[in-house]
Order: sequence, then C-alpha cells, then structure tokens
Amino acid sequence: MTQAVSTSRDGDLLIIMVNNPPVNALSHAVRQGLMEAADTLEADDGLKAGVLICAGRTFMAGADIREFGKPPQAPHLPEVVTRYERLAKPVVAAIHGTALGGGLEVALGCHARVAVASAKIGLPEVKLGLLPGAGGTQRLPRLAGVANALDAMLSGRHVAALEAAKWGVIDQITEDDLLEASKTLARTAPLRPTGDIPVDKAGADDAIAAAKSNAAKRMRGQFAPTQIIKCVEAALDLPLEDGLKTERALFQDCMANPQSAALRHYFFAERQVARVPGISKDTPRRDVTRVGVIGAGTMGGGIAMACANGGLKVMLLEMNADALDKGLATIRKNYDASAAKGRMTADDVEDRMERITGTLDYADLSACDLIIEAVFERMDVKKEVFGKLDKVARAGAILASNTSYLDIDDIAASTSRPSDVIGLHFFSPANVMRLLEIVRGKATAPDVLATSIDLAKRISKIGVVSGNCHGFIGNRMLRGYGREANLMVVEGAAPQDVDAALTSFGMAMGPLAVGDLAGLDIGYMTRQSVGRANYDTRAYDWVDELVEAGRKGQKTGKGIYLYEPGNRRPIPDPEVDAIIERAAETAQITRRSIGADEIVERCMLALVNEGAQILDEGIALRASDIDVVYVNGYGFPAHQGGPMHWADAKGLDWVLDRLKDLAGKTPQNWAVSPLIESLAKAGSSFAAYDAEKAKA
Ligand code: T1G
Repeated sequence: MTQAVSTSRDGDLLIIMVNNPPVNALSHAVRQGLMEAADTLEADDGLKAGVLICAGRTFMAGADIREFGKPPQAPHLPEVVTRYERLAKPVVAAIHGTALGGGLEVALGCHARVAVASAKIGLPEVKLGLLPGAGGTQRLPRLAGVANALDAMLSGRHVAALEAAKWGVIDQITEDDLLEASKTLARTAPLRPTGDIPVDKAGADDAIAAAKSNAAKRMRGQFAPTQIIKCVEAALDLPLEDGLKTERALFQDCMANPQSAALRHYFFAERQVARVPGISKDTPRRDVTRVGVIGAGTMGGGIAMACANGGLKVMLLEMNADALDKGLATIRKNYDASAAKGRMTADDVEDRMERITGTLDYADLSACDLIIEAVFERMDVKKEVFGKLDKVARAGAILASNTSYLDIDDIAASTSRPSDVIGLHFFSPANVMRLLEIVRGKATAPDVLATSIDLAKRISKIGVVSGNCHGFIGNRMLRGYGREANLMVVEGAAPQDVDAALTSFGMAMGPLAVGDLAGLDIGYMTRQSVGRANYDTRAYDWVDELVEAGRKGQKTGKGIYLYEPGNRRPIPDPEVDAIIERAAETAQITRRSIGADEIVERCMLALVNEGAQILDEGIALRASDIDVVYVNGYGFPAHQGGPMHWADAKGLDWVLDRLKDLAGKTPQNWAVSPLIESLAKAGSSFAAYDAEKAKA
C-alpha cells in the first residue's frame, strides 16, 4: 500500500510528498506521516529546509470529513500545523488544485507558499457548519488582513491563486515546474512563522461590523458564521496561543451543533445522486453536442442558456417570429445582466449567444442529438409536440420533456421510440436553479439515462433520478406542504405568520409568497382539472376565490398579498383576511391562534410523510436524494439537511407519533407512511435505510 506521506532527500532539502487519493484529505495516516516528516527534517543536520507537495490532482483539500463524528485520533490537525510553524527550518508549501480547509491551514503553518496559476485556496468549513479549526481563523487574518479573511471564511468560496497572491497568502505564482520553483524558494525562504505576524488592525472594526450585518441578513439562523467572526475578533485582541484556544473551543461548539451534522449529511448526499443502480462507467453514452429546445419562454429560454453555458450548441424553436425574437432578446438581456455584474465578459456573452440559433422550422431539429420540449403544461400539447418530433428527429436522438408533473410513459407512448424518451425537469429560472429531476420512464433505455446523468454535470446541474409519478419527487411532496400551509391560514394563522415561521426555519421563501410568485392560477387550473373530490377544499376555496377575482399573485399586482408596482415585497391585505374568515365560517372551522412550531411541524411532516411514500415506491432511489431535491429545487435550508434528515434528527418515533395524531384529527389528509411506521418501530432512520440499500 502506498504511504500516505513519503519523504525523500534532494540535496539539503527534504521533499515531503502527501499521497492520499482522491483529494489528499488529512486523514489520520496523513497527519501521522506529516509529523514523522517534521521529525526527520528537524533531526537531520544535513537538511536545511523542506518542501511540502501533494501527488494527484490537488493539494490537501481539507480534514477527512469521513472521520467526523468518530473519536478524534492524535495527532490532531492544530498540532500538526503548529509543529510545522515552529520548526527551526523553513518549509515551503507547493500548491496545485484546491488547497482547502485543513489543507490550507497546513500551508499557512508553512513559512512560504508557491502555487501554480490555476490553483485555488479556500476555507469552506462554513459550508459544513464548521469553522477553520486548525488555526485558519488566526493565521489567515495575519497574512491576508481581516477583511479578506472574513470574506474567505464566511463565503467559503474558492479564491484564485492570483487573488490570494495579492492578499499576501501566496508568495510566488509559477508557470514552471511547481516542485522546482518550490525547491528554489525553500533554499532562500526566511524562517517566518505566520503566527508571529501581527494582525493589521486598520479597518478591522469596520470589516467585523460589515461581516456581522452580512451574516445576519444572508446567513440568517446559521450558527457557524457568528462563531467565525468571534474567532477573528479573538485574533485581533489576543496573542496567538489564546486565539488558538478560542478557535478550538468554538470549533467544538460548531461540531456539536446539529447544523454541522446536517451540512455534512448534505455534502455526501449531493455526491451520491449520480450513483444509479444499473448505470456504471461502462454503460454506453450517446454523444450530445447539439441540443434542440422547443419553446423560447421562461423555461425554454433558461434551458437554452443552461445548455449554452455548458458548451453545447442550441437550436431554439418557437411557433412564430415574435415569440422567438422575444425569447432571444430575453436571453441576451440575462447574459448582459451577468456581464454587468462582472460574472462574465462581453466576449463571453457573444460566445454564448453564438451557440444559440433560433428557428421556426421543426425540420431544423433533425440534426440535434437531444431535444428538450418546454411547451405548455398540457398533455395534449405535449403529445402533439412529441408526435412531430418522432417524425423529424434523427434516429438515436434523445427526446426529453421538461414537464413538471405529467406522465412520462404517456408522453413516450405518443412516439415510435419510447426508449429514447426521458423527463428532464428543470427548475425556474433554469439557467440559475441547480436542480434537474431526471425522470426515467418504463421504457427509457439505460444509455439515455446515463447520457442524461452526464448531461446534468456538464451543464452544472445536480441531476436527481426520479421514477415516473404525478409530480415526480419535489412537486409531489409540495402538495401536502401547500395544503397544510393553506389550511392553517383558514384555521387561524395569518398568511404572513405562516410564511414568517417557515422563513425563520430557513426556507428561502414562505409557501404563500411562493404561490404569489409562481401564480395562484397554476394551482387553480390543476384543481379545476382534478375535481373537488380530490383535495381538501377547505384549504383552497379561499385561494380560488382570489383567483376568480383576478388576484393571481405578483403578476397581477395582488394575490394573497398586495404588491406595490415594481416591488416584490408582500403586503398583508385586510380584504384577504375577510375572505379567509368567511372561508373558515363556511368550513365550520373555529379559528384559533397557531404558533410557529405547529406551522413548521405540520408543513415538514407533510413533506416527510410523502417523501417516505416516494421512497417506499422506489420513485426516489434514496432518502438523501429527496434532501438534495429540496435543498436545490425548493429553497430548503441546507443547514437543516433536507426534510428527510430533519425527520431523522427529530427521531422517527417522534415523527410517527405526530403523524398518527394528525391522521387522527384529519384522516382525509394524512395516510401515515408504512415505511415510517416500520423504520420507527425498528428504531431505525432514513439514513440507515439508505445505507442498507447501498449495500444491497
Ligand atoms: N474528506 C473526505 N472525502 C472528501 C473530502 C474531504 N474533505 N473532499 C472530497 N472528498 C471525496 C468526495 O466525497 C468524493 O468521494 C471524492 O472525494 C471527490 O470529491 C480542521 C475541519 C475538493 C473541491 O470542505 O469541496 O478541513 O464520492 O466529487 O467535484 O479546518 O470535493 O468519489 O467517494 O467533490 O472534483 C474542508 C470538500 C473540510 C472540501 C473536489 N474541506 N471537498 O471536488 O470532487 S473541513 C472541504 C470539496 C476542515 C479544518 C476543517 C470537493 C473538491 P467519492 P468531489 P470534485
């Protein structure tokens, strides 16, 4: 077995090589090896300095997340970093790939840092609900200054080597051989322990104040950001030793906080989704370079942009010139807006626009490898489109529907090639939202599914495979969530209280405000088509009354809330309150005060119960996939882990108990999931269920 850390002499230099694929995570073996290498460097008088370099694709990318939650094993990372910092001989860190988290902290404990231009550094611990716990909060401010250090630690973003060099973190950028450049520097590098550099206090107070206000606004309810700021304040006020002690204590607090367990769960959940039984690296794929998109409206335009952003050529088809011109103009406007924000250059805009060609002629789709329809959400319209595609698409082309609810098998049956048909359900705006539900039909061929999974990665989406059912994973679960929210409004909670309870929980938007955003008429039309016997009319009659009065939401200036022109801020409307009170009387409901806890609980339990049913039916491959769907498609807070992780954290025995209570009160709305019943009775969890299935 290759050694996690090996050393070799190069004249009077010691070359320390870390080799722990895939990302050189700082496992126990790596930490041990690094300590032994430091001992070797220290003990040999013939050695004047050291170079710390990594094999494979990247410098150390952080502590080994897989070790979290297990009893920590010495040597602990802070000790390793201090060991290097306090050596009597300089060590140069040679950085390529992404030096992240503990990896960067080890580099900060070295006496200088060389990087290739393509390298990036970062302290992304905040994304795991943690803080840099091996000296990063104390050493990065000393090299980069307080403002830059706070930016890096609170955003968790990757910082390009060139920017990090401007900050003073990277001492040299090399276009040559990284090892050679690092050896050259090692021979002349001064012994400069980072911890001995004083923190520059100029502007620090303003930077801290700005960070606090930003965290309160954009990281509402998150624990780790506030602790990171406390650590930086300690770096300003305390000597290094004491600052490190403060950091260690606050790191332990973050590690113990349920938000970290949730974010670590989510980290691995996101990386599981592409693992689909029956699909492997050996499964054939179809080449996709040209994509046809039918419909240049909001969805079609967004899908065209997502594909162009992934380097694909796009043929965008509309029914008439006006609609096509409008769609192309909207695409250009969106790209220009990104350029105005500095996210892309003007050349990038032209490059993307050149990839997108408009057409009014179905025949122009015949060269496409994949065609995605984003037309009106009606089965007859979809079937007509697929009937045409069946005639014009080349043999082997993948035919995809962007439907958000409708039956993929039914759509496939309107072609002579159902094995080429799949659902690619994008989320609006499709050029921004990362989630892509990949809906496999009964006949969908394995290579079509495999190609779609790869396509998701290529266009920077998170592709979650779903079986075929009404609403697939996300929208099917949304039904119960919306029903409970609406019902609690009739039962006594004001719309703004329901929304406030859920945004305090961490949802990006409250369900009622979402209704106004999406348009209340969408749900209205669905209810008209399914018929009153198929839903709890008490929850929706008041909304239907709004729609029938022309109050469709933001697009009509009023819906559940009022909206001032050009302003999306929802304003409660006493007129709506009166409608709600009348609805309660009609439904013979005695209104009562409903607290935030009950609001969150009933909405979450509705998601979890339906999610368990979806899991039990095999529509979702794993509970953690459902969590990924909700975090990326519905604004569910990652620091709660997703609805299924939330249920595990509550305990399925508690969940079952609450579900039975709700079912007792409103049997027509609550059918307790048998899967939850069996898992709860076995003292098990969704996580254990997933682990068990993964072994099968
Ligand atoms: N520990 C263990 N495994 C890791 C890992 C890590 N830190 N990072 C990645 N992996 C696994 C991942 O699960 C996957 O495994 C494979 O590597 C490829 O990852 C004290 C406490 C480095 C940018 O947060 O951001 O240091 O699925 O698919 O898209 O202050 O991985 O193949 O079995 O993501 O090319 C801080 C997390 C830790 C970095 C590469 N560091 N990793 O992205 O590949 S906390 C991080 C990433 C810490 C100290 C604190 C990305 C990447 P498998 P991948 P990628």
